[in-house]
Amino acid sequence: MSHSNSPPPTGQQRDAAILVTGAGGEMGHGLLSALWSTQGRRAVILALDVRELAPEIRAHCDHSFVGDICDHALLERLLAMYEITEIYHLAALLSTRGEFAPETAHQVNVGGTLNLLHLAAEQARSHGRTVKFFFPSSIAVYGLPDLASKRAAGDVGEDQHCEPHTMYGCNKLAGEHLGRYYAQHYRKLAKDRIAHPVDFRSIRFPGIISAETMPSGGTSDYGPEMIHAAAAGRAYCCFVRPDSRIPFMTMPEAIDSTMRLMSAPKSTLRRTVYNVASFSPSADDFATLVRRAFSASQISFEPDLGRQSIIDSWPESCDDAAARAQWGWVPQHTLATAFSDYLLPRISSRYPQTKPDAQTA
Ligand code: AKB
Repeated sequence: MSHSNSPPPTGQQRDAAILVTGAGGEMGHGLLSALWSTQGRRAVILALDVRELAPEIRAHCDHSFVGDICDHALLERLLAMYEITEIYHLAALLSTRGEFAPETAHQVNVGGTLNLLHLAAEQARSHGRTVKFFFPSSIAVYGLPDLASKRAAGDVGEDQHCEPHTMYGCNKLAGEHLGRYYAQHYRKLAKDRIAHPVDFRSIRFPGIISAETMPSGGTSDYGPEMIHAAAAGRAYCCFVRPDSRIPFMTMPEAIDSTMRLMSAPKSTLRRTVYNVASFSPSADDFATLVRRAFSASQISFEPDLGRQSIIDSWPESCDDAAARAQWGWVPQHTLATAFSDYLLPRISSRYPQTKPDAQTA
């Protein structure tokens, strides 16, 4: 099924198009609106999701499609209808959900990524130009063996500790390697190969906190869940220990970093995959700011051993020196300013029934 905000292609000539998969997810929301407002855009925006998109998301794309990234016939149809120049492949099953159905997670996360990379390479072959490909990877690719190693590790660099403990982490690492393969080595032995069909760029995101949407199926979800629960006037029982610490960033920072990486000149990029870092609070740091902002909030801690073990395998902080040096990544927030300047002002309009006590943290 598809919806259009502009006339569909006539069949005479293929429109240049930017494809966003997983468009209805947390990140799709922010990314579509950033792409839509990009000045001087020369391609139509296509949104793909397994579920029908909400009207406010549909407003930020030219055509939307309901379908599965594992559906070859749908991808072939897109290939025939459009000249795809850029792909933002956001669709994935996250780390907690993936542990309940690891084989399904593999099919969607790796199989889907392979399908999209193949689509990109075939597009490049058909229109003769490299297709840009954005792949959101994750701190889940890291796997510290135990809590003592995690605490001793300091800022973890991109090439350290890549021994994930979750299927999602394995899938993200596989996606990174497949992207590098399609960018640099695709069909190495074929006589009719085209060199570098895909310009693959990837960011390993930390936990992302959005004031607009709620995550689901992730293990870093306790941060945003705690804030949204307090704002909605609900009690929250946190599934990790108060001293649990992993990196986080706000959704606007995640979108900004994506747009910056994708617009960086290729010649400045020395890697295909980059860490970005903003702030690294403990779960207790979150709780302290939430209690300060919403004095009636009720937060308790009841660690779930399985999810705790995932958090204990992710680094406390990441080294983002390459992103800073090569494409100008700069974080916009500390935890305190994320609360005072982004979350509290935006969240209070989403939950008007509960007003925060303080606008500054
Ligand atoms: C998850 O928790 O699975 C994600 C992630 C850190 O990639 N939010």
